[in-house]
Amino acid sequence: MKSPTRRTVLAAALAVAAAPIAGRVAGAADGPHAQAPLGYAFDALEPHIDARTMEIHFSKHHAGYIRGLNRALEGHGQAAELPIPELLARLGEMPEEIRTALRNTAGGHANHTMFWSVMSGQPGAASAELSAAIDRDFGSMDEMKAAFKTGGLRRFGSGWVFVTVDADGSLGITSAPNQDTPLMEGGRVLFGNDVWEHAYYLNYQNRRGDYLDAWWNVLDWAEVSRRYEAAKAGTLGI
Ligand code: MN3
Repeated sequence: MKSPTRRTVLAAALAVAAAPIAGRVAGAADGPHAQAPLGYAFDALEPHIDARTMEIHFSKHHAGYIRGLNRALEGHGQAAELPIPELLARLGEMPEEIRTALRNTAGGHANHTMFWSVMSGQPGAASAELSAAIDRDFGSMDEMKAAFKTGGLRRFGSGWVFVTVDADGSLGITSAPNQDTPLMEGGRVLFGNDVWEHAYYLNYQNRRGDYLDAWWNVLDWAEVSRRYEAAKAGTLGI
């Protein structure tokens, strides 16, 4: 299983290198938005997230949202020029005939872009500053993890659970249905976990709680700490 998935990732990376616009994966986009390459192999998160789930999730689900987003934006030049966080924060101003499509597809694009970026095979540790903020706002790391698990378990049906971060560095936990995101209220996501069944069903079937527990093994705290700094600096995008 290992070498085919690595080859797939390498092929995608080579396609990006050859593409006329940096960051584009060939075939993933025909419009203003594109899928950035995954920063690791599909099997890098095993055994906690299996390679097959990663491949389908990245290559089918996320890529599908980007195709749908670009399709919805056809003929809507002004909306097409907006960065994703701004488009989501201004959904209510978008043309009514594409508003629901934008909510689902731009939300899905933002959520998955964030999701891939905060995971890696090297969990590392939270910065001293982020650790202090977690203790201050949740009591402890363990209490934060417990509240995050509760949020993920209580989200009925498909959706996400997030740790949010305000510009002053304060943290919170929220969950959202479908592909909604705190970006839709102008907020920022420190990190979040996908609790749609497609994110865990092959490995965990109906045991969402086990998946939520295992996920801490692949969360990249160094990247999350960078996101925390960026949020406080006002430069955190998706
Ligand atoms: Mn998903």
